[in-house]
Amino acid sequence: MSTTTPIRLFFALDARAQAEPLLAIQRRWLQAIAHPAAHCQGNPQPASQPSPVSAENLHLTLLFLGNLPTSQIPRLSQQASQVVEALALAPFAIRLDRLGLFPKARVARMAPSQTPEPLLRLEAQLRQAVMALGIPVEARPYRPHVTLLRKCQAATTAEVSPVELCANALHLYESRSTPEGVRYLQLASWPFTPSVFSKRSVSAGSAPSAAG
Ligand code: 2AM
Repeated sequence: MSTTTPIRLFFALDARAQAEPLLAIQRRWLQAIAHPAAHCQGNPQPASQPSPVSAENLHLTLLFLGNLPTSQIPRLSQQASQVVEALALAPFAIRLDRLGLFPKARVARMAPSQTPEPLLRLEAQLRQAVMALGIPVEARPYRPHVTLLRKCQAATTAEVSPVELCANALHLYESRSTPEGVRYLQLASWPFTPSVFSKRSVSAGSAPSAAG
């Protein structure tokens, strides 16, 4: 492939470790659509069938970059590495506790009702770093979510248990179209390092004392 060939890129967190509960919610949603009287709001007879996101494609997007030449990957990687290092992020939890629909995009998703502070900082810093390279990014506010179904027009009121993601690395993904459908491939990763404080408290075997 030539370095000028554009590929579709985005930064995201990996959600595959929670594939089991996420796919269980996806199945509940599909059931609710199939039996609209029970747990479904919206168009009960959609024109197209919802398309489930496969277990290996589950992720939480941080920043969509669009089509870029592969020659941009080293510069993007350098920026991502600097952002992760400067923020000195330790792994953190994201509690997905809200089912919802983006009706225009026809995306059924699971989202956090409380966005963790480290996630907001990571997104903001990454956005700035990418803009500093002269790469245009969408200006719309960040709404973190994990997409479960595409081409979905019906929201559901089904009750589901929250799913906790562990954010432990930033990844640069390529979105590649294949005859079997879209595949999201990790091109590079920047792990978050456990903080010195938590390493010490684990090795000392003591719980951190309460402040105040
Ligand atoms: P999602 O985050 O809602 O799942 C690759 O296309 C990934 O980037 C998908 O996860 C997709 O949606 C996300 N994305 C964000 N903005 C996008 C856009 N304008 N076009 C395509 N994908 C976008």
